[in-house]
Amino acid sequence: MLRKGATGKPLTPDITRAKGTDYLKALINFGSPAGMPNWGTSGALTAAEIDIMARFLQHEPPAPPEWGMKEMKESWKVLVPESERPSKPMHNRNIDNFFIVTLRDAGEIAIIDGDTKEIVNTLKTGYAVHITRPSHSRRYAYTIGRDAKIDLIDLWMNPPAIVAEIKIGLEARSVETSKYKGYEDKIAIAGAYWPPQYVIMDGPTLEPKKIVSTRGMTVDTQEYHPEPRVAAIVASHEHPEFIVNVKETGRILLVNYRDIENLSVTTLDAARFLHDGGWDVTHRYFITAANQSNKIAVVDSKERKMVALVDAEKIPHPGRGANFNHPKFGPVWATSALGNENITLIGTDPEGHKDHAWKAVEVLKGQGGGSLFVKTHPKSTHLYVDTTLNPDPKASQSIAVFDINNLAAGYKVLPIAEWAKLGPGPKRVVQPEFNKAGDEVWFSVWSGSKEESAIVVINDKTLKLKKVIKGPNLITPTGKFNVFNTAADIH
Ligand code: DHE
Repeated sequence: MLRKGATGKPLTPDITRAKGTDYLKALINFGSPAGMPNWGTSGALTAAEIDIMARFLQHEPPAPPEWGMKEMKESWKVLVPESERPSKPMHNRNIDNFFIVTLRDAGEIAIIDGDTKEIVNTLKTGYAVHITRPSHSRRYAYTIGRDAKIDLIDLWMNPPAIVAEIKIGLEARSVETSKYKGYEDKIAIAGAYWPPQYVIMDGPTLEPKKIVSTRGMTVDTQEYHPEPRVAAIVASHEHPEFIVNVKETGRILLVNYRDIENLSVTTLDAARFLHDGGWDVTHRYFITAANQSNKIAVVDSKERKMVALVDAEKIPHPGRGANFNHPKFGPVWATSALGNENITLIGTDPEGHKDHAWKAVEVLKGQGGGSLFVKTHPKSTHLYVDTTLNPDPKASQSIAVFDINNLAAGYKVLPIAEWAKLGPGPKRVVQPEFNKAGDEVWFSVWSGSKEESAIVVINDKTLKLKKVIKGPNLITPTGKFNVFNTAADIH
């Protein structure tokens, strides 16, 4: 909000005025190979809008208002009280294989039945839902919009419907629900970009209980930062805790929800700028990108401490990462990168493969930079790597796939966007996601808001096209979250 920069460069007026309007317009129009999309040539912004944006960026950024308990309570609605919700699933569909799909520019999500590939329902949510996290029991799903609106969906209803909502700030990206034994489905947390804070809520109603600011000192130079945004949040399996990435301070918080009134928070020193991450295969270690430091931070959620900072070039962006058994190095976790073609494999088994643990054991070369997500599944022998933000449409419209048992052979390219048979449009291919059985992979073909988009499903064994899901309701699909795999942290 204050344009101090993180993954992107700072855009404060001292810098933007020196660059000048024409430079800024060209940058916004064409994007940058470091990851900023081509807002003009993709059709997202008109020339007039780019002109206004280039001028706006040369003014002091206005500080947006705060958002405290009063504002949260005013925005909070329980649409269906717990007593009026069903006591068992009211339909025969396989909830575990539902995919909850962000329809980014429509401000909606689609619930797609992974078994039949039918759209079960589309629901109006916050704007540009960023992620969806199912509760531990898989009865509920929590979505969070960029506008910081959370929608709680009851997947037992027929059709699944929103039962509570709240706005936890003005801008946000993360939401999570408690998974520790005895606390399943009970507590929720969401992190905001603005105001920089997180809020702990009652799981089934979203009643806000406690708001905690993240403003404070940076990990390295120990200077005050006015806007440390909350990035990824995961629920610990080892303690009643949420693990909260604070981007600009480079600190990871272990927020213990056992006693919310006397909240205990352990602060770990990692590195700037913390972004996304996921678990190792044992669910003990949380592995996360400090992207502009070109580091991967590893947290031991059992011992509640930092384990390592591993080098990963350049601007690592793992999503939740991908776990597999490397033929030589044993269990590894993989991340791709925004800034180059590297796919870094990090050893994750300090007991069985001590020499390789928390080291970059191998760096594969993918199609190029601009990669956002990697994915595999315990039942698969393939590693999928997207290149969504690569400026070359050949790369942004296809997927690289490696054979885990023969990584040296390099990758095959799957022309996913071509298989979708769509008309013109940017058609970026983004975020591979497996079905519950681990034998299908789903990809979004993300086009402009006025163009046709699709979801392409392939057979993981044969790498052949299985199904294209499209239709007037499927506007700009991006993230897809398989209910079982996401709830069980299989990635
Ligand atoms: Fe994301 C995850 C932030 C742009 C799709 N994104 C995340 C997370 C954060 C984040 C903090 C981790 C959440 C968690 O695990 O709790 N994303 C940001 C940004 O700040 C950024 C760079 C700029 C912005 O304006 O939002 C950004 N993200 C995008 C997109 O443009 C994407 C490609 C399309 C979209 O829908 O907006 C996008 N982000 C995603 C997806 C995930 C995600 C699909 C979850 C991946 C997963 O498999 O878990």
